[in-house]
Amino acid sequence: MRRQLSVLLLLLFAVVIAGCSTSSVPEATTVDITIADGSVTPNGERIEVGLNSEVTLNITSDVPEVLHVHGYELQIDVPADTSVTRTFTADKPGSYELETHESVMIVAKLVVR
Ligand SMILES: [Cu+2]
Repeated sequence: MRRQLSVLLLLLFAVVIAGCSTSSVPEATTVDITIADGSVTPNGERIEVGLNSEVTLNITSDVPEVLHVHGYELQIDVPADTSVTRTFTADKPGSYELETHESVMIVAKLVVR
């Protein structure tokens, strides 16, 4: 009887842990990136995403830009005064910089785990 109770508690504990880990890692992440007047938003922030989750980048720029997602080797061309949306699967764990290649600014650090 006592053993059954402890097994039940252990199971309950496992469910709670699993619940926590799934809720802290979003299934999908959208990052709005704005390049305007020579600066970028976000500006070097750390963005954590779940491994194998979908990441959508919405990019707007007032000048022609290229956004580079390091590690994933995505080069996204953004014409001036245009919005570009790109979605990819974060299937490589690690930490990768998002960088503008014309103005050379670090937009964000993408942490995949
Ligand atoms: Cu780069």
